[in-house]
Amino acid sequence: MHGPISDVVPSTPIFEMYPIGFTSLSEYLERKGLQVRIINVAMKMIKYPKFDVEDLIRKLYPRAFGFDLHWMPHVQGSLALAEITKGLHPEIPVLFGGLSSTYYHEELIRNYPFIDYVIRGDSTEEPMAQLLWALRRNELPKDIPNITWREKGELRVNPLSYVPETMNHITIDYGHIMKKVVKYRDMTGYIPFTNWLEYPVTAVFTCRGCSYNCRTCGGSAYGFSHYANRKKPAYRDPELLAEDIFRVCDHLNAPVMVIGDIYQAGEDYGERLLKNLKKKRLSNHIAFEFFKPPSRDQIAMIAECVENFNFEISPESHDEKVRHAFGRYYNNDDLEQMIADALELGCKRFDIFFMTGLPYQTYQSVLDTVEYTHDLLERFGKTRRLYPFISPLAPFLDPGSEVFENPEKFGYRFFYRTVEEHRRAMLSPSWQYILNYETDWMNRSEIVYSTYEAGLRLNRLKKAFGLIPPKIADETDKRIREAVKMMHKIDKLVAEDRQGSGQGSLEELRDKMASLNISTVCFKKELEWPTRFIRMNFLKILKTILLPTKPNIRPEERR
Ligand code: B12
Ligand code: SF4
Repeated sequence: MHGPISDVVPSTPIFEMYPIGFTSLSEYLERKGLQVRIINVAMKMIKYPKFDVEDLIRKLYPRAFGFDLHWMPHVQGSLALAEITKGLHPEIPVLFGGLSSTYYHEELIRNYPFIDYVIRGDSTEEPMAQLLWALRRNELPKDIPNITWREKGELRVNPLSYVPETMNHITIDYGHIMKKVVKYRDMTGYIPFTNWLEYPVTAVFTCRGCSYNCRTCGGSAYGFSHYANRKKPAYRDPELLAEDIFRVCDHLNAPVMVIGDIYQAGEDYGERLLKNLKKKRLSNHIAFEFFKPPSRDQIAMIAECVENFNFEISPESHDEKVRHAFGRYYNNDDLEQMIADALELGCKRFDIFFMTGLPYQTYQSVLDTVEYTHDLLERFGKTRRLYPFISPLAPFLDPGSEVFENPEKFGYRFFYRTVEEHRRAMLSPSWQYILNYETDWMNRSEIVYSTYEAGLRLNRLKKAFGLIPPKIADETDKRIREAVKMMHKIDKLVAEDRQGSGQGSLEELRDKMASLNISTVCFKKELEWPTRFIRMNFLKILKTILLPTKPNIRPEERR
């Protein structure tokens, strides 16, 4: 019973989305003369329940197999798939990468003999190219940066010294992906999440790394500097970023999410990006996320340069003490001023995200957050452009975050710390037992039930303010209540099992659980920004597939 762990991201609770870096890796490696195929195995398993994973892998003979262990929730699947692969092709090297792999590199090589190499860091394109060429030449990767490997049974940890200062040598090129879909005649293998074809939202990246320090975030300045050797974010030039957006909008009539606050690198960065965007009147919705509320002038600049703009911000809690303890230092006045300015200046949609499982946050505080969203909707709800969400910090609190490293300091206790403990946790019957932490203010059960209670109340508010159709709201209401009942049933079975009186009937609940796992505390489609009826520019896509294209990188990088 996965619960609402993926309610506010596009994936199902299987987290079928692959890291966007697969795209830049693929383009970069091909530029360096290597052939790459991406296969989203989770997606295939979801789409075709009888899909034969072993059969797929048995027929592949690459130079190496790469698996992401970027997000910790992939831990069970990534390891299982890697083990199956090694069993079928003992002679082909198995590579791991991603932020979680970087954090756990030594444990992965030590404890899982089916993993041969871990490529560490947030920018693996170049070390990966060097490793693959070395494998081709049958050489050991002794001098290749960022690699953790095994030599005659001994752990080898090469320095994590390849940490590029910008993101101008790589590109997230959706055109490249379109060509590959045709080359391998494999649409499902490349699709990032289940309903992407109906809602082809895309993302462009301002940077890798972050200059903020949210306490539970494994991608914070603290996390990146401690385990990924990144001392400051690597930004993408705003001119290249604008071109990334143009290229997406040329092909897709769907929203584009700009990942990373455009003002994080300073006022000038945001202005340069916006001035470039102004050169073309884009009709796509462009979504901007903010790490702190922007000023009215900054919002006005966005309004001047982008026709359809949407905003996202995550204050996490209505309670400033909780928010500050989490590492976000703005107050409610700043937040409300931002909402007022944004809606007045034409923001098409404003998403605001709250979370459960935070420092100083009690059960009551979670419910008070919903009360606060009520106040916000009273004030701004008539526009029907303000959408509040609440979801849990789940299934895992990030390894490598400040809280993970110093739990007592922040009032947290962890149940699982190693890879193996996390992997086993993923096999637990419900997300309550998967959660890797509890706090001084809420135990796991309180985190779980406060989330459902808050979801229920927020859903009713959204119905009252006309943000979701009544029928959908009623269905969500019913689903939340059924989910709570199911959670209690599971608790009972687990308790019986511990006392040795269990009837082993968890299996019987499986089908029912599956129907409660999607859109648990909110309706998934609520997250969707407007998309045009015809979502793709087929002529343009055809042209891109057939003709050679130049990568969107700095000219000096085109070597
Ligand atoms: C953007 C983002 C997202 C986007 C993802 C877009 C995408 N498809 O990648 C969205 C919003 C969808 C998202 C969702 C989630 N996210 Co997120 N996300 C981020 C964020 C803000 C930036 C990621 C980033 O910079 N990537 C750039 C680089 C680092 O990664 P990349 O280019 O994709 O991949 C490179 C390397 O990682 C590596 N690599 C990755 N895989 C592999 C595999 C191989 C073989 C090799 C060689 C290399 C390699 O090479 C790539 C190229 O150099 C980070 C926070 C941060 N500041 O980093 C959190 C972060 C990565 N997310 C996190 C989490 C927890 C999640 C969710 C699980 C949350 C949830 N419960 O819903 C989901 C999982 C979604 C899924 N899989 O379905 C945590 C991960 C902690 C951990 N160790 O597990 C982070 C660190 C912080 C956070 N809490 O948000 N996320
Ligand atoms: S959660 Fe905070 S630290 Fe993590 S990426 Fe977002 S702003 Fe940066």
